[in-house]
Amino acid sequence: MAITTKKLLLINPVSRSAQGLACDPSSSFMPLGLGIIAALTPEHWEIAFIDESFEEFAFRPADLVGITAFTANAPRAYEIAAVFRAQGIYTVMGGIHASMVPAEAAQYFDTVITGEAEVVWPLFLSDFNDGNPATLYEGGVVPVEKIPHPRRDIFRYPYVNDLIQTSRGCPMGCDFCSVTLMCGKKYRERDVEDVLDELEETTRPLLFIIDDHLVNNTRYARERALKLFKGMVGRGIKKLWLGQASINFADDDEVLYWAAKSGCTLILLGIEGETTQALRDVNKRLNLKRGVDSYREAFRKIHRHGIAILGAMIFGMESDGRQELLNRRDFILRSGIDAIQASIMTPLPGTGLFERMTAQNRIVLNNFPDDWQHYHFMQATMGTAKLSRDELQAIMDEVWLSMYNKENLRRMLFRTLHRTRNLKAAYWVYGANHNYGRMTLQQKIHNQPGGITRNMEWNSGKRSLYLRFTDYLLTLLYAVSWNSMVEKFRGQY
Ligand code: B12
Ligand code: SF4
Repeated sequence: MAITTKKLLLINPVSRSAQGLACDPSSSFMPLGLGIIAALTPEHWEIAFIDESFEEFAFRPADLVGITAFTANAPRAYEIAAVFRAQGIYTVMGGIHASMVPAEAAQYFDTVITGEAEVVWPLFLSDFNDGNPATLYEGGVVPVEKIPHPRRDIFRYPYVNDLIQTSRGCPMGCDFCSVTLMCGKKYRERDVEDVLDELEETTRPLLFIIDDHLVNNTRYARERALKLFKGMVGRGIKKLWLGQASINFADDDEVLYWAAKSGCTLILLGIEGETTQALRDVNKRLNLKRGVDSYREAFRKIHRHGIAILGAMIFGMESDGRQELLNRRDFILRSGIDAIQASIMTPLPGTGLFERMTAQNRIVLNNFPDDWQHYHFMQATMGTAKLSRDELQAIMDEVWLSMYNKENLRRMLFRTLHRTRNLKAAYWVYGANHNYGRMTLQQKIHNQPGGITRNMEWNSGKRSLYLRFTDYLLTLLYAVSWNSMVEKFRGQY
């Protein structure tokens, strides 16, 4: 019997207020989860994909619509689902937000799939084909062998990076984070050869290895990391890559050597806070164990291998007042951090932090689901023990402006160049800092007095001697290195 072709439309929604990471094409990353859904879908389904980071969704007919969403984009996901449901088209939601608040998502979607989809998506499709889908499927965590290579052909937009995931899970369960809730307590590591095979399918020269702990603290983590990095070199997989790790990434010089040799250019470290009190506030056990005094030496070791540091810092912890926030800013500027991710503490649904803040009636932006659109870490949704929400937001605007203004970004670029002796790392850092600046200071980008341009310069038009001088230097450096790489990359589209 011939099987009739059906149409599956996958959508990555982006909030119309479009704030935060992932909302600007220059900082948009492919939703790997949808690539996996596509890979798990039998061939008789025709698959289309819309990423609202690049194009606004417009209605098109389909038999089934699958939508993923971060919390900040959940209201938009609900809006889009309503358009399809009004036309009698079946909708299904999965991903982190649906997994944390399935009862809420079920009000807007026909079916909700929580957790990892590798096992339950085929079950759902089979029930859907039989005309009998359930309203909820709980995927939980799956054996890593079940993870297919994502269908990368659906990612037809000009994403700057390819993404790959080599492991899932984290035992730490930090108070503010959803990773342990979503991916389980156990590190589940994919077979390295399979990861290398998948890497050979990627096409972009920039790569983001999205594991939450690229080199975790298990006994075999070191060997596994070495196998992966040496494997990349051995197979001639040439990438400039960014990964995420903890401070223990700096422990082993051989790991750092091979990481750098395989193209590691930037490493995101979850520093979160620079004082013991701040780390206690968020129960960041890993960093507490090491002690805040260990940071500088760790940064130095990483830099020595030509790798720059993207420091993930949180502002707005319980014990934070004005002075603590300014101290954190000063620490960032002096410590050896190259690219800055300075987020505002945000109570993500499902986390211990959210439960506690809700019980204490502390969350100000709590008109859900609408207010989820503010949960992108660039807007205060609550205050601290010492600051109101408005005070926290005002101080953050000040902090961001002093970090992301053009002169400081230039200084940081040259500092990174000096520390790493790596031009590519310095350029990556410079670009990343501009992106973070644009995202955090979105409200300040305007033509009025006191405003800044998208290029992080004061819009008064007056440029300092320092900026004018370094312009020449940069044009020269740019011409000989980064530009040629970007051009090569562009040629692939
Ligand atoms: C890569 C990543 C990013 C990338 C984005 C990649 C992308 N476009 O998806 C970048 C760097 C841009 C990013 C940004 C941010 N991120 Co992020 N990110 C991650 C990370 C590390 C991996 C996500 C991933 O791709 N996983 C791999 C895929 C395969 O897994 P998955 O998406 O969960 O998909 C599986 C299932 O969920 C399911 N599924 C997914 N979608 C769908 C759809 C359907 C229809 C179905 C059936 C199933 C399904 O099937 C998949 C296979 O099992 C996670 C942590 C983690 N380990 O999950 C955090 C995480 C998702 N991010 C998080 C956060 C907080 C942020 C930021 C706010 C950070 C910041 N400081 O700015 C911003 C978001 C800003 C915004 N506007 O919303 C939180 C999300 C919390 C939440 N409730 O939204 C997480 C969980 C980390 C954490 N600390 O808790 N992030
Ligand atoms: S913040 Fe990092 S260490 Fe803590 S639970 Fe999340 S992924 Fe694990």
